[in-house]
Amino acid sequence: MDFDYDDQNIFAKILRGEIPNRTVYENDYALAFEDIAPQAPVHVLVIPKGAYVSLDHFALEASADEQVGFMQAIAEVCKIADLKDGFRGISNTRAHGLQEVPHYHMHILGGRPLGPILV
Ligand code: IU
Repeated sequence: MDFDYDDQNIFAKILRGEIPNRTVYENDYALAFEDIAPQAPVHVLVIPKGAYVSLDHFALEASADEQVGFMQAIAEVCKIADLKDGFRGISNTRAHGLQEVPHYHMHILGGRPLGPILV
């Protein structure tokens, strides 16, 4: 599969500092920031700093350091947001997944009991 990254997407602009964000956590490989339209009391987006369009692109082509750094950022967000009672991680992917922004991101949702996922 051919993964075509558009460096004009909004998250690429956030990573370049061209658009402000509410940063929750950052390390060498990932940035975590508050979603602009939160769907739960905690709604954080975790994105890799590398140019990956989707979860499968990231899984196939990111280095081990990038993948570990990304997962560690998720764990840090869970600590910072005090998600000990649980949370949901969602990564919408391409058209069938209703992905809007073509830079891989993991939604971390929590802060209250969440409803069932509707398909
Ligand atoms: P999706 O998984 O690609 O459908 O989700 C994109 C998310 O990015 C969505 O929840 C938006 O509210 C969020 N978002 C944002 O936080 N800041 C922005 O400037 C834009 C979208 I555009």
